[in-house]
Amino acid sequence: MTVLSTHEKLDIDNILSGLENYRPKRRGWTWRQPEAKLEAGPFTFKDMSAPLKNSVALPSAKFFGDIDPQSKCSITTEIASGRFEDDIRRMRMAAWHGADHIMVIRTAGQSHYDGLIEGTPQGIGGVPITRKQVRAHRKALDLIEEEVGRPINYHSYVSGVAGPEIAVMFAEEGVNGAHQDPQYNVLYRGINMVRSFVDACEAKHVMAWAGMAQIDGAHNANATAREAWKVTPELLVQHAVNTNISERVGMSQEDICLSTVPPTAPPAPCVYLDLPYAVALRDLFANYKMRAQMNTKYMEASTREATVTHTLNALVSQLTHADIQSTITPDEGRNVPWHIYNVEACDTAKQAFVGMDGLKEMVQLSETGVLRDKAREIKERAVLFLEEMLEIGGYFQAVEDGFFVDSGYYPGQNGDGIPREIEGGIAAATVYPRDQDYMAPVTAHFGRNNVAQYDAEAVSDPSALIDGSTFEKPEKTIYIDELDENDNVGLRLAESHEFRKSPMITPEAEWAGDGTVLLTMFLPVDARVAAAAAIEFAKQMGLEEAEVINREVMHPAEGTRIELKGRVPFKVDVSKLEIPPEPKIISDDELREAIDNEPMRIVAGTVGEDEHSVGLREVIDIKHGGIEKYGIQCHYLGTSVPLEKLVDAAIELDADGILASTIISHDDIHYTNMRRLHELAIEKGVRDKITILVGGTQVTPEIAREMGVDAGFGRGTKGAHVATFLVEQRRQKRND
Ligand code: Z97
Repeated sequence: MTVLSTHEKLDIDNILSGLENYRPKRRGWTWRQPEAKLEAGPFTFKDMSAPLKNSVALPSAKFFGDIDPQSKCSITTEIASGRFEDDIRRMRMAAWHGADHIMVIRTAGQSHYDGLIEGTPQGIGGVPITRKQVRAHRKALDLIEEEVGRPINYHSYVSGVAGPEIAVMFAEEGVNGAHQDPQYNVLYRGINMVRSFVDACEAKHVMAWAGMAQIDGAHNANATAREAWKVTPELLVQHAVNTNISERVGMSQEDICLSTVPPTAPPAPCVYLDLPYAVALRDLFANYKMRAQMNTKYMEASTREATVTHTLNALVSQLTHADIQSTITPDEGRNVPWHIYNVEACDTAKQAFVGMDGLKEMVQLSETGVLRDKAREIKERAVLFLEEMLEIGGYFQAVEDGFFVDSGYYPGQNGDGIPREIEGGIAAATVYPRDQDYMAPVTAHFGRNNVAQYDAEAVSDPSALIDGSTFEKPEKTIYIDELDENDNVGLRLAESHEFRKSPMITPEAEWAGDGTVLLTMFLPVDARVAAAAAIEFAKQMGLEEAEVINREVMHPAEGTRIELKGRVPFKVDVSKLEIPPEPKIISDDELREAIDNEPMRIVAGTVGEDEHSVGLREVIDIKHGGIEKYGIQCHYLGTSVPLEKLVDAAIELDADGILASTIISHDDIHYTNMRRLHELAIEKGVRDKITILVGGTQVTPEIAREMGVDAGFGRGTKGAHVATFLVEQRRQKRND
């Protein structure tokens, strides 16, 4: 099997080739390996999991030895680009940022397809789930998990009228997890409830055989109910219904995950409301796994706001516990599923959990008082709900009576629930009793199978009657490549060929070569005017198909922050770019050691008539990471220092170097000053001994060297750059 190379792009053509014979490496869900007392950099962590072989650490990791501790819970990314070939690259990026649970959303309406579809058509808001694209995803993930050094769980949805068929295909293709909850079909997809529950038995039985983790659908109630924070008792009831049927069908508790989503988000007092719910849930369902996800109902297009909501959700997870933490981005509201926000959301979860590591050693949930009282109240209301359900005739009747997704706080009811008829809905009256001689010689089939009638020995292994089903003999699986000659991956890849296989690039948000960019701008007008004006600015900047995706009022009259997406109608050839060499930076520890071993002294000042001292102070002062922090002794002589005085001071103080700052560039005075400094040092016989460095916003390193000084530093220079140069230069002089 090919191995991914860190510095090379994943080759989609390679993934697609030989797919007809590809078999997944394994079946079933894999949890992370917990690691108590993880030593990483200068710290010992309490509650993390095994580190990755390859990853992208949080931006601030550089201050702590580039550590990248991974949370104990799995981290999910939800992918909804609609093109499976682009999903693959996003999966790889997300995996490097800590995701080990990749949920691929299905295209709109797939629940209503009454069978499996084939090929690789493009989807809307998700991918049309077909064998080919599932196999390609799993194949890519098999490579990606080798690269990062941790198993990655692939997940999609087992719902709709083709649920059992999808479950079988997932089991064959090594899909590791799926949403499966018959209540979802009934309430949100209008599918007949009898059919949905019968299908669920079949689908869950297959999922259990394949060791797939299951996520239920309770969260859809609080995403739908008018006042989501009131449906908490019902959520417990929905979890009870699905966990109960799942276990009775044969799933192990280890594979049953409750989809827990807090009922609120700020500016609601969310922790006050969400924590008792989280506690109630864990009290009642202690034996199952928890899949936590932030509230999405109260999410707008602001990534900043979504990030805080997400972090507060992680806090609730940390205070209670979560086995899987899902990450959600505001993409739906913004109409573009951006690669970067998937990745950022993984980082948000990773950062939150690493930041809260060990919290429960110091902070405990109160065993008495409002938290427990409120949790108890939610549980009691849920029990009342169940009792009334039984009284009126059971679950089906309760659905018909509109009990579910009612925005009243049970037993309060607002009459706005989703009623569905027992006899009605999609695929009503399609369930038939099995004939007496019905026989299905397949593995993991649910219910009476009648095998004994044909061969008593085959009871525990019905597929022996046909020499193995596709579960035992994957070669029996019929693989269909493409059916639609106008909508397939081959055509799409041909369109983006240039951007994948040549040095030409264009920006990308969603799909290879889409040319999409995101612009942020502040416009000093009210929101409506700002939105219209932003489109005009985009047009004049040459962007096509510009669309405002977020607006946030800074002040009703003073102005608005606008985020806008648009397409750039051109491309760039990266092979023609002049890319400056990466400035070398020696590590902080090595710099300190070098100065400790042999002290260093410099004199500094702004020269000529120049009063601009801020840049120089930034490079010197310890407060902003200047060279003082490495122990270099700095004698700052002030502003507008005559050149000769700088050189004399350097001689008097026996300094190793001179740092001259020169911002003013009128009449090229900055270059004249550099040359003069160099000449003065020669005249005084100290040029060999003293390193001369010049900095300023208009300084070009090449021209500075032409003027005779040792180095020039322009905009963006940090203390570490200057200290590196000084230390390197000294080492070089010693070696000469
Ligand atoms: C989540 N953000 O992570 P269709 N079954 C269940 C579901 O909840 C869903 C489907 C099937 C959400 C994911 C919403 N959930 C998105 C229990 C969808 C999907 O293919 O859209 O009909 O089914 O839970």
